[in-house]
Amino acid sequence: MRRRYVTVVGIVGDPEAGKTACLASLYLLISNAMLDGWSFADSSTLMAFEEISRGARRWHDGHPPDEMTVHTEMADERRPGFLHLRLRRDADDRCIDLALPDLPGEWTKSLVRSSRSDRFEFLKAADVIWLLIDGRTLTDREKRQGTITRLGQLAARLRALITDAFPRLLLVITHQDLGATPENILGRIADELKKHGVTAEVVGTAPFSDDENTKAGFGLASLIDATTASRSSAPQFWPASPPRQSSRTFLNYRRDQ
Ligand SMILES: Nc1nc2c(ncn2[C@@H]2O[C@H](COP(=O)(O)OP(=O)(O)OP(=O)(O)O)[C@@H](O)[C@H]2O)c(=O)[nH]1
Ligand SMILES: [Mg+2]
Repeated sequence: MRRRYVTVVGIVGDPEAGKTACLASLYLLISNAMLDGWSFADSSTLMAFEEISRGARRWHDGHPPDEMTVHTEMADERRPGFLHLRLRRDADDRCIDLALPDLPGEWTKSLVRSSRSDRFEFLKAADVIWLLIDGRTLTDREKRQGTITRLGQLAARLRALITDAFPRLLLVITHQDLGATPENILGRIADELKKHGVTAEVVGTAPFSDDENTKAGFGLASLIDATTASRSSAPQFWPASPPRQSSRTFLNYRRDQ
């Protein structure tokens, strides 16, 4: 990170939300040159990527395993470890370095439940936060309201933790292979987040897929596009500046004498 700019991504979300699945699927896509608009440039943590995506490779007689990824547990209970990926954007050949932590969902749970935030100190330096949600908890009528309320609580915790400029927040909704999240629910989430002074962009994904009409890895290229997009639009290169009436006051003053 001393040598070049690294985009730090904060990844939060409950257990089973699909955090590891997103990272494993991203790695499998990029290593097979299947991530739209991006190609692989380098990674300093190939072994770690191999480790998390190994489950997805272990197929039996052509049948995918029940669980593509395993529940994340940390070797170090206090500090996150980061995965590194350098991607080349096809559009302009620019390389972008990403630092992606694969954290256990328990960390997010204890942040919401008991405000334990010491392990999330790194979020203060994050460029973008991915807030992962299992899409099924939003389509399920009974779980829906609870999920939205918890998202609000999590947003409030993040707001309290990050007192400086708040990073861009991407709401990453997984399990889109089992149905897209309805617009009105997205509206309710936006309202709930707004109560806590937070706005988020929504990216629907399906890192893995149980539906033959949805390709595994759906939405991940958009997720990377959204992650690397700059917050502000580029300044106008040569702005037009026609003289305003008032700017001629000086000349007019002389003329009046
Ligand atoms: N069909 C389908 N399965 C998914 C999707 N996303 C994740 N899964 C599966 O859901 C399970 C849980 O996903 P993980 O990525 O391990 O969840 P996690 O957020 O890392 O959970 P913890 O490590 O416990 O915090 C895995 O078996 C994934 O294969 C998806 O979009 N579609
Ligand atoms: Mg995990």
